[in-house]
Parts: sequence; structure tokens; C-alpha cells
Amino acid sequence: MKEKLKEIQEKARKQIEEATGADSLNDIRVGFLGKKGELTAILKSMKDVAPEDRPAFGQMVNDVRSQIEQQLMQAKAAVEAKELESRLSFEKIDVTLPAKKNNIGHRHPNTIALEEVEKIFIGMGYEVVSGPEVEKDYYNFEALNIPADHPAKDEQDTFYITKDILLRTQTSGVQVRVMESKKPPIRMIAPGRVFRSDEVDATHSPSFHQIEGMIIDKGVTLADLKGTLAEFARRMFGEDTKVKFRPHHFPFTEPSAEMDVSCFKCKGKGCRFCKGEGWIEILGCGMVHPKVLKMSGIDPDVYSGFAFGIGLERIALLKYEIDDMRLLYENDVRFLSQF
Ligand code: 2NM
Repeated sequence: MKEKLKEIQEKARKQIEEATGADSLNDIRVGFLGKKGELTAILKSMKDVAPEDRPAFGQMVNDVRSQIEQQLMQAKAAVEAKELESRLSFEKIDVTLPAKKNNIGHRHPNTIALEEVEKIFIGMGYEVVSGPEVEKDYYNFEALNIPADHPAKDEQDTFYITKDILLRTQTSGVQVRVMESKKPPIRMIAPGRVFRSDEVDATHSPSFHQIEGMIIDKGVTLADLKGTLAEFARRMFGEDTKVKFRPHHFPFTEPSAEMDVSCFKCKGKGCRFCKGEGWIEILGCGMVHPKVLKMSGIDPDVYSGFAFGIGLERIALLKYEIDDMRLLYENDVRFLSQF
């Protein structure tokens, strides 16, 4: 019996020594100390021991048991320490490593161009006003002297929600509301999204942005219009930018014109950019029609004003030499991060 105990003790010691992890240690525990373990089996053979030897034998079994338990505990602690060490070294953070580069967002070319336009007009004393994208027919067309049979009102060109409610095709409704509610002098720009039922191509989109502007006061003349818009062009496209006004027609202004700027790429000599013209069209403008003033409650015998409309995408495309408007709506960061 004694020999057998020694054997078990030695076997356990060896197995514990060779154990590689918590699982194998547990198997060893079950193998020796468990209900069907080797040491437990020895205790059951107590009946074969002479009664007077039983206390000493029992003591010996218990000693072996507690020795194995202690060895298991030590081995378990060693295994855990090793696991902790390897986890710590695996999870180690080197605080001196350079940080990962974050891809941060970027302002859209439209936004950059708009902020530049706003800054120029704010500097001339204009305020920036916004209004609804869903607009009444009255504010989008009627109050602007656009007759009921005007082609712009066609369903081919305008998105109607009901007979009287539509997606605005210009931001002029904002100016009309300001004229209705405020006594001149008025100096304002109305930037915003507008909608026209156009097919998508390199220069068209059913949704784009306009910046319309307006000044109304006593004694505003065509000379003020020309001076203001020429100054805007110089600030926006460079000091040596020249401007040219060509007669045009809008129902809401009289007289009306379109303004060209000298090509800021070739300085007017003619290039691919300006299609050999030397000039690039950038806005429409005119003296606010007396009928438009009157409809909004401003006396055209006392006040006069000029107004203009600029396509924001057009400015952004020109300024950043982008050749396809669709790029402005795809929001591909590889494209956007160039500006
Ligand atoms: C343009 C061209 C010319 C314009 C006129 C008005 C208002 F409300 F004062 F009558 N707002 N915007 C205007 C004038 C817009 O866009 C090409």
C-alpha cells in the first residue's frame, strides 16, 4: 500500500510538471483526486488494512492528497502567470508610434464657392437670407411678372406638387417675401437649392443651387448694377478680370442683361476653357421691373433696384476647373479632397 501511494505521488508530480495548461491540470486533478481518481480508489481499499494501521495509513493518504493539491495550485498559478505575461506582451501599446492618419471630411466645392460669394457680398453690406424650397406658384412665378403661359411654367420644366405648389425653380421668392415685409433700403442675397425638370448631363442636374441678389433703395441705377457686379467679378476671379454686359430678357427685370467675365485662364486671348471666346458667362441681371416692385408693395416711383442670379455650380466648375457637373453630386472623397 505504501509503495502504491509513493507511486501515485511520483506519477502525479511528473504529470503536473509536464502539464501545459489549465485544462490539462484539471484533467490531472480529476485523474487523481476525483470521485473515480486513483487516490480516491486507494482510500476505498482501507478495509484491507489492519485496523491498528488505519489511522497512520489514512494520514499518509491525506498527506499525499494535500501534496498533490499544493502542486496543482502552484502549477496553476505558474500557468496563469505565463498566460498573463503573454497577453500583456501581445496587447502592449507603443505610445511612441506615429498615430494612424484619420480621413477627415472636406468642404464641398459648392460650399467653398458659396462662402466666397457670401463673403464678398456681406463685405458690401448685403445680408444672406433663405427661404422655402417648396414654394407657392405666386412667389416663384406670378410675383415675378412671369405670365401664366410662360414656357418656364411648363410641367416639362417645373416640378409641381399641386397646381399651386411647386419646387422652386429660382430663389426669387425669397426676395419677394423680403420686399413684402421690409421697407427699403434692402440689400440681400438669397442662396439656395433650386429644381428644374432637366435630364442629368455634364452641365445639367434636376437640382442645383442659385445665388440671387437684390438691392432696392432710392436712386439705384444701372451704373450701380454694373459697378457692383464688376467688383464682385474682380474679387471672385482676380483683380484684372474684365466684365461685359450683353442685353438679355427676363420678365422680372427691365432692362436685363447677362454678364461675361474675361477668361481667367487665358486672360481673354481664347483657350479651351472659354471655348476660344475669351469670355465666360457667369450671371444674369437687370433693373427690378416696376411691376415686380409694385406687386410686393414697393412704390416704383420712389424706389428702384437691381437684381441678379448666379448659378453656384457653374461658378464652382469654372473656378476649380471641373469638367463634369455630376462630379459635384457623387461626393467621392477622392474627388472632394482636391479642393
Ligand atoms: C436672375 C436674373 C435677373 C432676380 C430678380 C429678382 C427679384 F426678386 F428682385 F425680382 N430676384 N432675382 C433675377 C434677376 C434673377 O437670375 C438669372
